[in-house]
Amino acid sequence: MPPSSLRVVYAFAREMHPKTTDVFIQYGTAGFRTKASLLEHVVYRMGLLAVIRSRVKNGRTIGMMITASHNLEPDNGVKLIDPHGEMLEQSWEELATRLANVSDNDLESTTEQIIKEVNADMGLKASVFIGMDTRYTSPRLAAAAVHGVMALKGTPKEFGIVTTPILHYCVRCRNDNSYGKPTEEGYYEKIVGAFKNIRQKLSVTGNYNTILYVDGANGVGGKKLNIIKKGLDGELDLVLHNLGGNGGKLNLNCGADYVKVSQKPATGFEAPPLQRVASLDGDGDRLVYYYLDQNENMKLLDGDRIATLLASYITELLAASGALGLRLGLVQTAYANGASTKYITQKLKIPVTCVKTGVKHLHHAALSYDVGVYFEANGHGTVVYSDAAKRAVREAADTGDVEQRKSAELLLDLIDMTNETVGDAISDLFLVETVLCARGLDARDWLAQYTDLPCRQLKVTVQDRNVISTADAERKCTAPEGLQSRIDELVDKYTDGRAFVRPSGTEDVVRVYAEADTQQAADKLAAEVAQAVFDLAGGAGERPVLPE
Ligand code: G16
Repeated sequence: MPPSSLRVVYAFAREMHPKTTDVFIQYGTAGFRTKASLLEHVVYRMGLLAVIRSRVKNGRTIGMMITASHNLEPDNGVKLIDPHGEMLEQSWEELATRLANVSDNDLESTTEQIIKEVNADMGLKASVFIGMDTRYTSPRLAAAAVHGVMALKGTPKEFGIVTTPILHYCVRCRNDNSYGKPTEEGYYEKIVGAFKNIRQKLSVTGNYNTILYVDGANGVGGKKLNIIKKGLDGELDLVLHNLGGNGGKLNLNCGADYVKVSQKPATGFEAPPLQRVASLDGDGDRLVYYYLDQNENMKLLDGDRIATLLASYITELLAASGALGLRLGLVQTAYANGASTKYITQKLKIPVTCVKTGVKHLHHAALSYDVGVYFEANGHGTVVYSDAAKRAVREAADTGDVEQRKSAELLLDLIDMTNETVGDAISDLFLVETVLCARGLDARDWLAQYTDLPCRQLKVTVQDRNVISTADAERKCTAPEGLQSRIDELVDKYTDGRAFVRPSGTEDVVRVYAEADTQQAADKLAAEVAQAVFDLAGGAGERPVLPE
């Protein structure tokens, strides 16, 4: 494409998607995320970048998802998906940030400069899949994405309202048809089909029952489960709530993030005591479980619990199938409850890697294992299998003895049920239900596997959250000066105390995490650390208060 045709890049920007704000915006933990009103020009420009990326990847399809996931309704965001269905390669985040922040007048020259820098052959075809969540601002932003793709003569394909993981899946399938069909229906066929297959091989035993309450966060995940529910043939009895009707607001007092952070059940419905509830987030990429005990106390089964449940079952099946010599490992972040890490390393004897927050970091680390199970405590995660692992399991299914074949076939179904591209609440829900059924567990049995250390998460507003720097997978704070030594002093006062702080990559806040031997102690430690952040990192607004 001759540089003169880049004129249209400017024309679209000026006429349709002008940059109307000077607020600096950065590609964060999961793409750009801020108030929807500040995003139109950013999304348009990411359409341009997606086309350039597609050409650098020889015309393979790139994805663009319009979503702010767990954030509240007024926010929105955009993230790019690479050809394997994984998050955008990190080295391109700087290009994305540069392109998003230049003035309209400099857009044409910056686009040209980026094309040269990455050596994109603009004569190649380019393909971009575009999906969006249920936010009322999403269609307008999706239209800006389409214009960005068209401005550089790429081919956009719109998927309408889909979960983030469905779009990741379709991108992967489009570039690798051995993975499945690149459509929403193709996703259901593979993931739900594998679940139905496996359920026919397992009988419902022990304390497991097939009823599952679901909190859909008033987002897209619940809507998709409503479609899936009709085809489940009674294998699982989904009782769906918070589907977006009756004035329910996206992620407001419901959804995986609310349940995990506030340690309260979702509002909008009540589940009977001891009944397990699966809570999704707004774009269907996170999942946590909970139940209310006889005294109506909420018991949380978070991402750490899902990781341990899946890892222990897969380990057992691998051993029973005779597919030996494969390395299975688990990846967590600093948010993982200390008790879960102890249980995984000491009881399950599975190696654990700790990385920075963000699925992109976990996914990358998980790929170094033959079978990599990764989960953030907030419920974001999946399992990835190397080609060698898949080959070994297939061979066991073909050549093993009767018992080995049985286990290998269960594993093959589990692999098909897994969306290996990214954390996926729907796929994870079917995986969890499979393991609970296979083991005959109810939610209480699952919780009894280990005892969480009480913990608390808080948010602190500061003038500029980027004054906080961290190291050692975010477990140590290297700036501002004095903050880490203050945290160390505070932690020292508590039995089993641990705390860390880090700037959020999706909200304009600093996050504080603390755990200790009692809930009261964890709450107090978190509040004290929050005060230290406020004092030493330029607190803004209201000062955090210590619990009574
Ligand atoms: C995104 C990321 C997650 C991360 C979360 C919170 O989730 O994909 O990996 O844990 O943000 O990140 P932070 O603490 O930096 O705000 P989601 O579900 O919001 O897309």
